Amino acid sequence: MANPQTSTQPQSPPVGGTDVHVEMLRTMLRARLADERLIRLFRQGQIIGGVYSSIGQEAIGAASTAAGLPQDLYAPLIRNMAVHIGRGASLLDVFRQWLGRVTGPTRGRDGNLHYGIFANGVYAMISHLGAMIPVVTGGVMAKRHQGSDAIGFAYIGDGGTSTGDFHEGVNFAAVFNVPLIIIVENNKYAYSTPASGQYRCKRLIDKAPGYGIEGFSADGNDLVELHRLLHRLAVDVRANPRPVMIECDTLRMRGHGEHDDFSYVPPELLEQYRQRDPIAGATKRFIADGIMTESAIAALTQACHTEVDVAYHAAMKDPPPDPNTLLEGVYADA
Ligand SMILES: Cc1ncc(C[n+]2csc(CCOP(=O)(O)OP(=O)(O)O)c2C)c(N)n1
Repeated sequence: MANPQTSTQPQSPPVGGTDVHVEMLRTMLRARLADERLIRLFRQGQIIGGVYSSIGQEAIGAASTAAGLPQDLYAPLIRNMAVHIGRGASLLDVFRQWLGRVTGPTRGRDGNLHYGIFANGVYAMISHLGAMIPVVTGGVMAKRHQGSDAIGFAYIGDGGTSTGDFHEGVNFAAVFNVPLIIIVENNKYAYSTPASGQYRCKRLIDKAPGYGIEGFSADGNDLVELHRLLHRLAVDVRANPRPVMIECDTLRMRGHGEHDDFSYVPPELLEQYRQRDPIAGATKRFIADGIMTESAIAALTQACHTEVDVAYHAAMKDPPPDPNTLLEGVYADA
């Protein structure tokens, strides 16, 4: 349910050079800081519903949105704050949504993660894991039919790859050569179920040959290398339409939601991935490669902190929906 009032057009993502790196870091920082603020708000009882964060997985959204073009379609799921932001959602859109404000993308009618701003080429997700793959596949087919060279980006968790919708969607996209980048975010847990309790193949991309498509392994926490791969694949599938699957190695650094203390995740595993934090890794590399100075990174981080504060306070001033209007916009008018 896109609200034109809150929709912002995506900037044309620059490709190559250092601008794209700075933009990706900015996307990751804004996503991280927004998530951290939402976690605090959840603890303070200001959020209606749960909070499901993407902390530790921001490189995937930042790299994949930087690899796309404005005409492309994206189907993010619950760990994809950086996809919404990378495609142009403002932090005001984000806080209005999570605080249930009438001005938010779902006009305060959703609690609270099933949103997308269609003007940005982003679908609002439904909960059923895998079900957005057929949706974005159909969207890309429709755009191509109209003469566009759009491609699609679909996201799925390790747990989601075991569902029927995933299988049907990937198979259908493969049979019809739909240009789709299927990003498997292997963050090692589906709720409290570890990878060992979910599938028998060694890697999730071992499933790709079964659909007759290529599979690629990537470090989901290495922004620069991930972007390099995704950019190359985006150019390739745009010119030679077909789906490809990428398995991104990462870790869910919080519980399934903030109601979950994730005590079932071994502390050593968390520590291992804390050392591989995508934001810390990117900033270290940018400084080493001369892409950004330490002070430029500090200034960018400060600007993102300020932006989060401003957006949160602005969203708080907006009202929740009027209960008398709650049925409006839910069903098609008779
Ligand atoms: C068909 C279906 N079954 C169950 C759920 C409830 N559910 C929501 S998220 C989730 C776990 C998803 O795990 P994974 O795909 O690994 O993604 P992650 O949460 O780790 O990012 C489940 C079981 C659902 N939304 N849809």
